[in-house]
Amino acid sequence: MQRKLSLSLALAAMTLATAVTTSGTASAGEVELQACATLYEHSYYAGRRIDFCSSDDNFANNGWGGSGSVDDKVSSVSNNTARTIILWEHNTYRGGNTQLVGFSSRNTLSGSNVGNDRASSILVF
Ligand SMILES: [Ca+2]
Ligand SMILES: [Ca+2]
Repeated sequence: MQRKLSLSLALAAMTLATAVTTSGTASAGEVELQACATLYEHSYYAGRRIDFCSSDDNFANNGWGGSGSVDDKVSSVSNNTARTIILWEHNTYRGGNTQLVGFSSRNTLSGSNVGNDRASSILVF
């Protein structure tokens, strides 16, 4: 009886350890996958998208996965990082700007300081 109980406890501990390990790995993967800010062509995270994992001072040479510049086309944004991001109306971080703290989003840039279809650079820090 005593021995059987010990075995059950050992199995339970192993199961728990496996669960912890699995969830730990999943969390790490999740963070890695989401460690960028995603900019969307349209409001409500629709249309084409582009990820920025670090600052970029000029969107003129950034395309939506190949075709068309994202410059002056961004309409919504999701900051999937723990860092703060700032979108700027002009290149080299000038003009109107809109800040998003870590893990926040805006379903439209209409009415924001940077404005709809105006973002031209992004700071990630
Ligand atoms: Ca747009
Ligand atoms: Ca602009």
